Amino acid sequence: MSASTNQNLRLHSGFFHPTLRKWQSRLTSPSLDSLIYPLFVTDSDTPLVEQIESLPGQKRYSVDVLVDLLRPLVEKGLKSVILFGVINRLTKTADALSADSDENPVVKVIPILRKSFPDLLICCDLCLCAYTSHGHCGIFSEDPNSNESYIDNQKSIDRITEVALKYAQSGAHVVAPSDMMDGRVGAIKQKLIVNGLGSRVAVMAYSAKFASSFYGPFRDAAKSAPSFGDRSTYQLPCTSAGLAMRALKRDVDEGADVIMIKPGMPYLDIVRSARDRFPDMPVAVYQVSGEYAMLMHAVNKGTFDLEKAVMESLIAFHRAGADIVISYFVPFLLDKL
Ligand code: PB1
Repeated sequence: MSASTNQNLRLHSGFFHPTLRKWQSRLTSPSLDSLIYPLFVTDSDTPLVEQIESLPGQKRYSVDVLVDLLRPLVEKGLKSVILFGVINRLTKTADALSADSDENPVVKVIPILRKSFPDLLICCDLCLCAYTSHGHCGIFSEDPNSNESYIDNQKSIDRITEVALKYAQSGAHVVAPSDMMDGRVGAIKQKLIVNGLGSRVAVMAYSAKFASSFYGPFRDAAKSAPSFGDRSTYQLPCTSAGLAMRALKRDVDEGADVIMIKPGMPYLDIVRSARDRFPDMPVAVYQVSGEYAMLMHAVNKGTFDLEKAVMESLIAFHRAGADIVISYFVPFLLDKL
């Protein structure tokens, strides 16, 4: 592979933006620079702000209301968002055709946010599950020997790289593959490089992502639950630290700019191991929907104080070695940090 396309030699993609430069310095305590706010953007063609029952306080937003929602948060110091598309009008197909259509809400909102908030770091979750008719994160093929369908890894990463390019060409600073297909990080880096974006778009890899029971509220929010089976053949078994470390190393070797562990609290040991094994890499952790809902329901029952509990969870992530925290608590934290 020539130097011009060797994704491991591409470092600019990890620090071309001011917030990315902050991520490259060890962020050892909660700070505005370390936080990414997850947002659900819908394909509604009328203004929509829709409560998400399973995530108290979180909402789905239509493209045309997001700027007004974000302006006060950006004024309070919001540095980064990660976008999740949710479709109702657009069609879900076996090969996730709506994932990178011009009508996709993420594709539509990226340039609007770039124009409205020039300094905001725009990350896009990269997966097919919100756009596939079956709700899985990849594309299926039929096994001729057993007539069973299986996740076709190569077809899946070919499709994921197409979607990555579309988001990058739409203006995303960071693409974050959460699909867990083998080799997708290297494939995405290559796709970006050969299309002239290899130094201008970062890849934040969901590297150690477990087949967790803590994603339930998100799947309700994004309408992305698998219609059959589960994700245990491509998300890591919660029993295996060894697989997690191998997945993290693989993504580092394939040129990831940021590595992520997900969920957060139940996997702090993996965060610590990642920090110790990859001292030169920015490490992210995702405080997932189930962790958020658990804390919110407990607080609403009077179990403990919201600010103390949230700050203690953030401190735990940084103590374990995370630099970056994706959290639904970000709006609340902007008033506290
Ligand atoms: O907050 C959360 O629970 C995040 C869920 C996560 C988003 N990247 C996924 C979990 C899942 O449904 O398996 C979506 C997978 N692409």
